[in-house]
Amino acid sequence: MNKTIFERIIDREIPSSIVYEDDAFIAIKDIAPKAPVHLLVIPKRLSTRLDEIEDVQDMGQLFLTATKVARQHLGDYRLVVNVGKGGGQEVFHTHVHILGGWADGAALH
Ligand code: DGP
Repeated sequence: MNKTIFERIIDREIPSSIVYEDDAFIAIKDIAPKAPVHLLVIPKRLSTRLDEIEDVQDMGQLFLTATKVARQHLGDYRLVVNVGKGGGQEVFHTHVHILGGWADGAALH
């Protein structure tokens, strides 16, 4: 099976700007940022979309890691998960977007 772009990043087959890594997760800068700070938190264990994760530990660890990484870079922030093509998902390897760094009040609603 073809690797996802994120598996290739995890395996260092293609370069990325890594801001955090542990045994289970990697966090990178988004290549096409939609906010002054735009990071992606990616579980190393492949699932194609968020609602495929059934294990409460895996789901909890994903969001604990996302908030930990977010707090390392930002005070306030937005977490976004696109689920499925109709939800705007383009890379079918589950990931959480961290967006922030806007001037006060400039975040889009
Ligand atoms: P989504 O639409 O939720 O599947 O978001 C996928 C994000 O992944 C999108 O914001 C752009 C980002 N992205 C795609 N390819 C690469 C890449 O090769 N490197 C990095 N750093 N980000 C990528």
